[in-house]
Amino acid sequence: MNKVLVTGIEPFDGDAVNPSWQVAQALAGEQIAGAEIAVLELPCVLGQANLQLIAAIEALQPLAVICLGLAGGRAEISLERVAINLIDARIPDNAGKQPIDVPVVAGGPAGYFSTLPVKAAVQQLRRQGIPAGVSYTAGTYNCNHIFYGLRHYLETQHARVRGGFVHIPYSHTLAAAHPGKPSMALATMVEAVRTIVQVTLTVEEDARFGDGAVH
Ligand code: PCA
Repeated sequence: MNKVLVTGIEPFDGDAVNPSWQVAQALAGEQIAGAEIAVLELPCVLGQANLQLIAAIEALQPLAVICLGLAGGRAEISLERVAINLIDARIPDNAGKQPIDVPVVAGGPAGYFSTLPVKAAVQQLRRQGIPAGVSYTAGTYNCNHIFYGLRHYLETQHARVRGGFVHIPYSHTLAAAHPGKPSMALATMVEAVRTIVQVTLTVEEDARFGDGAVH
């Protein structure tokens, strides 16, 4: 059966859990639009996460790859549109490394766009009553590095496979350890990713409506 790969990331920066992996795990084995969801937990280790992701894609040959990560402090599901060829780590990764101002892929292009139908997904999520938006920065840390590594690999090796990155907010449980920050129920985030998989597999042309950032 055709596969879709959904990845999450291990906890980082002192958190007990990372909801991106909890959400991915909850979807393991589900079938959506004729494809089965395979999941993978990536380490919060710069350089390593990319290699593990690529090895899984080689093994699974999925139709699409949707990587999830936590963006604590954001209030909605963020469909990332742009990956940049830069790591500028504000905190050390889980292996204790803190690279500053280095490229994800030496000699690679400055950036890549997501090949997920990001606006169509946002539109569908909003219709379902789930707060969502297009984001124009995935940061300069592990998530951007996973996103850039994914897009560089697909662009050069499997140009027809759709791939992109989705940042999710704190779960309610995790927000209880970060007072004052917005959060979303895990079940809502699982539903959101289900929708993103469905839209990715069924909507060829992205929707066209203004949802850009003015600043
Ligand atoms: N979020 C961080 C790293 C791991 C994660 O889930 C990021 O946005 O880079």
